[in-house]
Amino acid sequence: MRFVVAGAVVRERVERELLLAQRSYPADVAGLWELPGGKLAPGETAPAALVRELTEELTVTVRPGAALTQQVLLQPDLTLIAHWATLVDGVPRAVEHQGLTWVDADGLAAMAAGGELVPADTAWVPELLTYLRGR
Ligand code: DCM
Repeated sequence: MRFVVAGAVVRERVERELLLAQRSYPADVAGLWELPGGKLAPGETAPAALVRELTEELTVTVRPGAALTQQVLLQPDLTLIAHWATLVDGVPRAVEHQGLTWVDADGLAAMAAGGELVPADTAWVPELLTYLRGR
């Protein structure tokens, strides 16, 4: 089994907020929003891959935390997982994505209801909403 790791990057402003990134490819998901991340390199741990990918894609340094509970089988040999993460350095900039946005619980719920999320990532919405509503 190979793995893709995505980051549930969260911050606390007035509300808890989650970072979403808008995909620019492939065509079937271009324009939809995702938790940013990418494939683990051979021998790489998921937290290390997440740090590397978010440095490449967002020009930031994150501190990875626990894994989210849900895992998604993308292909017979490819599983999508996610870890919570917080920013420790830098301001996110979209290197590969079309755009970036911070959403609170209501914003995420609206985007999910509107079909604006990458299909695989909808598995995490209940877990994400529980966290975002938790203060
Ligand atoms: N992917 C996904 N949701 C994410 C991140 C990635 O569904 N939050 C999928 C899209 C691709 C694969 O994982 O099938 C590899 O992602 P990428 O193209 O971003 O490297």
